[in-house]
Order: sequence, then structure tokens, then C-alpha cells
Amino acid sequence: MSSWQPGPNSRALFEQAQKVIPGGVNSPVRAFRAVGGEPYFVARAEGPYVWDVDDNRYIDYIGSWGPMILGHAEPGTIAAVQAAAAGSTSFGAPAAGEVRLAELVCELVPSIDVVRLVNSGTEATMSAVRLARAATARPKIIKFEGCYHGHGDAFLIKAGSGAATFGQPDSPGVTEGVARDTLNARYNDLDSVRSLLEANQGAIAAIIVEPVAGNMGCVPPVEGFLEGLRQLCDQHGALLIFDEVMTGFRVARGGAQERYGVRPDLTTMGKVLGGGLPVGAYGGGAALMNQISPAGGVYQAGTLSGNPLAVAAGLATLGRLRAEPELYQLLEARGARLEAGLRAAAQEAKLPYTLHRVGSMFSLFLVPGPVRCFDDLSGIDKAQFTTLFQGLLSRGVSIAPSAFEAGFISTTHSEEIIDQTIAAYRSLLVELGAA
Ligand code: KE4
Repeated sequence: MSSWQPGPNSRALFEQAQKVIPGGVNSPVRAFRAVGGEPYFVARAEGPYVWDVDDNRYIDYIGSWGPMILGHAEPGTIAAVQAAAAGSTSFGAPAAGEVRLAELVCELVPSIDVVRLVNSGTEATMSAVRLARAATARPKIIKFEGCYHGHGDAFLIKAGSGAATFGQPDSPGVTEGVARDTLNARYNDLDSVRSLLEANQGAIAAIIVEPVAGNMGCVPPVEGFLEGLRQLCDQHGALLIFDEVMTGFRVARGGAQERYGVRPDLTTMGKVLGGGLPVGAYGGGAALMNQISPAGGVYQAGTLSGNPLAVAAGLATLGRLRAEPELYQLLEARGARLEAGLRAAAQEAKLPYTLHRVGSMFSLFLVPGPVRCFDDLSGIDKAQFTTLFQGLLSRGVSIAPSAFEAGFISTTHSEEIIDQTIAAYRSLLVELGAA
């Protein structure tokens, strides 16, 4: 099975990049280290396609890790950003677009009455946790192994195995003091949450959760999991934070909280909200959110928060999703088509597999399942995934360069493109199955 290699222009750029950028990339996963080899460098993208600097075209299922729900270079978004740029690229002062975008978020997301715009998902989750700690006057948070909430110190923690142990920093530079206040539970395991709450009575400010996990690959909540978290938070006086940076406006127009009918106290957002430009946000009820400066004492700020270009892209994207709710039916249909095709291909290849899909986000795991938490993925064969990843690139299909990421379908992924994708997977899976 031929392993894919980047073209000469990508290789030259990567060599240059590594001299001046750590690892040659501005975000680690892009370096292809989990799948060996070197990355392609992108020249441009349009609709469902990206082209690399050696003029190779790929069907793109990374979609900038979620934002490109309407496909790349969506005409309305491009026009809106171009028009905004003509009026300058930043003001550092309030502008009308920010109000419109905030009103749109409040209209679409069930639990949000007040929202603050920031520049990334990480800023959103950091700020939401600070607010939760201030509002409850409690120090600790519970997160879930395998969930990712950005690179804030409080999130780069594995609390070690077991329940109530104090964390050991996952990343150098994260101190024991920070690790002490972050506890890890098991996703889809309410007992693991209950035991942490009981072992830390009155000390847990918040539970932060990806309502559909996307950062261990796509792992949906089992029946009752989200409702159980809501009840446990209410019982213990902790706040429930839905990290919807990935699921927001993706798995439903109102995000996972609309899809599953569970209301968090705080919601963090990003990705789709900015239409590909740097936007994050966090929001919730007015009483809670108006504790944020300058309305309240909890400080949070940002030079480029509410940037006019990012706001213009967000308004264009959310504006279409609001005006055309049928786009979610289209995404559901395309996702179902891809799912059926991948299931048939894996069955034909006689490979063990678990396929998870929620709307237009999905993951194919080559393990028998069930996959309910990060531990259930310990059997993933990374060499096998690398073969699949590189084989798909050789066939013009670009998926995330890690087994622990989700794939994303856009409204521009036509039935024909979905069928081409299925054909690429099928030929590879049959080869893997025969290996
Ligand atoms: P950013 O700071 O990267 O904008 O958002 C952090 C974040 C927060 N919460 C969730 C649920 C997220 O998925 C993310 C970021 N997602 C990753 C992809 N798994 C971003 C890709 C990357 O790190 O380059």
C-alpha cells in the first residue's frame, strides 16, 4: 500500500518553517506527527476542496477543525469580510456588528441571554471557568479524560488514573497548584463524576464537558449522561459548562443543547461562530454573565475581541444558517450517506469498526467498540490508522492527521463527493482487511 508523501514545494516550505516556527506549524496537530511524515501546505481552498502548494487537490474533511460548515470560500462570507476590511481591520471600540452577532447568538442558543465575544475557544473556556469559580467561590473543576477545552493551564491536566487523585500536569509549565484544582472523570460515566463530587464536597465550581466529544474522535453522550450531569450539578451547587466550541451551530443550529434538550449554565463557542475567522464566545444567563467586567468584577479582556472582520464572517455564516434551516437537513442527509457507505465498506473488508456520527461530525474507529470514553480507544492501532490516513491522501481525501479527531462534512460536500470518498475508503479498508 503506497504511503503518501508531500510534494516538493510543501517539503521545501516545511523545511523553512521548522527554522522559524516551533515544529514548523502554528498548532501541533497540523505537523502530522501522529501519522508520520510531513504535512502538505495549503495554497487555497474552495467549497469541499483544498489544494496544496504542489497543486494536489483533496476532498477536505478537516474543514479547519470545524468552522467551514458552509464550505471553503463561501461567497457571502468572503464578500462580507472584504466589505468590512474596507472600513479598517480593527477599531478597539464597540461597533454595531458585535451587537448584531451577540443578538443572533442569544436568539439561536437556548441557554444564552448574554454573551461575550473573545478570540478563540481557549479564551472562551478559560473565561467561563474563571466566571464559574468567581460565581461559586469554589476552586475546583471536573473535566473528562479525552475531552479538550483548549490549551489553558487548567485543561492540560490528567488527574492520573482513578477518581479523586490530584492531577499531574500533562504539559511542562503547568504547575502542581493548577493541577490540584482540575479533576478528571470518565466520559459517559456518571458514577465517576458522582464520586469526585462527593470526595470534594462544596469545592467543585463547575463541570465542563464536550456535550458531544470531538477530541477523542466523535463520541456521543449515552442516553441520560447529559441529563445526569445537569442533575448532579444542581444537587451539588456546581455550574454546568457545555463546551460547544466544536458542536455549537454544528450538530444543530442551537448546538448540542438544542439537540439533546439539556441546558447548561454557561456555554463556550468558537469555530462555526467565526466562519473561519478568529472568534470565540462564552454566554449564559444575565445574572451570571453580568458578573463579567465592566458590568461586574470578574475581569476578562481582549484587544481584538469583536474584531469587525471576524464579526462580519460570523454574521455571514450564522446569518445563512438562521435563514436556511434546511441546511441542517442537508447536512444530516450527506452524513447519513457517508455513514452508510463507510459501514458497508468496513463490513465488506471484514474489519472490526465503530462508526459514530452526530449530524455532520463523525469518526470511523477501527476497533470493535463500544466506544464510550477515552479508555475504550486504547486498542486503536496507530500504524493501521497511519496507513488509512496516508492511503486516503493518495486517493485525494484529507482527514484529520490523528485518530483522536472528528471529521466534518460541509454543505458543499455533494452526494457525488461523498460517493467518491466512500470509494476511496472502500479500496483502502479492503486492502487493510486483507493485510
Ligand atoms: P481554540 O483555542 O483552538 O480556538 O479552541 C480550543 C477548543 C476548545 N474546545 C473544544 C471542544 C475544541 O475542540 C477546541 C479546539 N479543537 C481543536 C481540534 N480538536 C483545534 C485544532 C488545533 O488544536 O489545532
